Amino acid sequence: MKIAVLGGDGFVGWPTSLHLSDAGHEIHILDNLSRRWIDTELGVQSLTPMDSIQERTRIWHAETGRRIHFHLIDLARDYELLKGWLGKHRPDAIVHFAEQRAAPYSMKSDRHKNYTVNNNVNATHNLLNALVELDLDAHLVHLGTMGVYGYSTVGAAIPEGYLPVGIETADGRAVSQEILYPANPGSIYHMTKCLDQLLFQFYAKNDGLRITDLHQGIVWGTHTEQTRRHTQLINRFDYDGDYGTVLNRFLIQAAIGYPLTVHGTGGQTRAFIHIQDSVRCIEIALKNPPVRGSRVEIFNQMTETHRVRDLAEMIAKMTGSKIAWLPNPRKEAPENDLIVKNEKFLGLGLEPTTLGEGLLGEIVDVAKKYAYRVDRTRVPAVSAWTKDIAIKVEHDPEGKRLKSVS
Ligand code: USQ
Repeated sequence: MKIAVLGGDGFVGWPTSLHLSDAGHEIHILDNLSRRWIDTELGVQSLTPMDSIQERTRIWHAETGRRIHFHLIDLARDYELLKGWLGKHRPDAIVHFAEQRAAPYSMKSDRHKNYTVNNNVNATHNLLNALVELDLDAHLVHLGTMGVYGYSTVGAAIPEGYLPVGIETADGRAVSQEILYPANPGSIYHMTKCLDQLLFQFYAKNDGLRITDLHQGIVWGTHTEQTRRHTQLINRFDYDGDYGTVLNRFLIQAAIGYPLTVHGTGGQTRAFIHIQDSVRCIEIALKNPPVRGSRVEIFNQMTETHRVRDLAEMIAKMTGSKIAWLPNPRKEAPENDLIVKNEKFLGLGLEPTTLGEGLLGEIVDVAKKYAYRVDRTRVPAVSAWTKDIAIKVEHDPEGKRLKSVS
């Protein structure tokens, strides 16, 4: 297939591009390189040294003989360019990662909220709009988030996208229907993914677009089979308080002797998936497109759930690290349970890579190798969800915030 990977220079986009290229597909990355600009804005860098996208694709070609094409396009702002590209290349499938994906970054300031909404919603809408205008029947696979559901459970498993509900009609009959699971975003970023869901629902219904939405959990790990092939194919690996995600952060913190930064009691339960499984899921989704005219296909792209404090305690035990119990910069439930259905990917052949000491240890080793690149002052998470919380969570990494260490 000819596949456009929008956002193919990012943390999951890059290994996905390699994985799909390795499987024999013709890959075109469309990216505005915004993630690299955000690193510059924040004054941080990936723990792993990353080459330019052109250099990465050159190395991939030298290693495998396969070409990955790169096109510098800003989906949110360059509608005509995007439409022109799609019209000329007419891909069979499109994988859409091209959104600002960090919840803390989206909550940093009013400017960051505006940027995240404008970028994410416009990118998705421009794409859908162009597909209709061009009569392009490409299968669109979007990277959504488990966060659209809001994590809380009422003692029932979160279904894959749709909730069966019973409705009493005006004449007293009972009818049943499946509705999109009620959206309950916990950040501006997560809210944009909820808005995406509505855009998809409309365009599938109105124009018959074939859309798959992947509700992904927190991705952990850094290497995949293909990124391991050459040092210059290495994936990015974020540790900073805005872009680093919880499990990868704990592993890096363990590697550099920094107390593991648990927010609040660590009672937050979240869904997780290893990056190798993430790229496999995308391939599976591409092989199983919905038929034209059907509703949006939704998969829960996760393999296990864990409580944050259990992860911290497990890594502390494994590495001898200390745990810092910090005031939570986020507005979120201090404790929650989470049960999630993920039978669809399992039924299509996904064999989950679950948390094990071997893989976790390998990530700590990668982090140790590049520990010299870490700026320890950028480890604490300082983006607060509200102004009141910001006052309570004053940034003081070496002082009072780390006093509660066990
Ligand atoms: N947390 C800590 N300590 C830290 C970092 C995070 O206790 O040092 C806690 C947070 O307070 C939160 C949980 O860990 O309760 C998860 O935070 P996270 O930064 O790992 O993940 P999140 O902000 O939810 O976002 C990430 C990705 C996002 C994706 C989402 C999937 O950045 O793109 O959509 O995971 S999910 O969490 O399932 O919504």
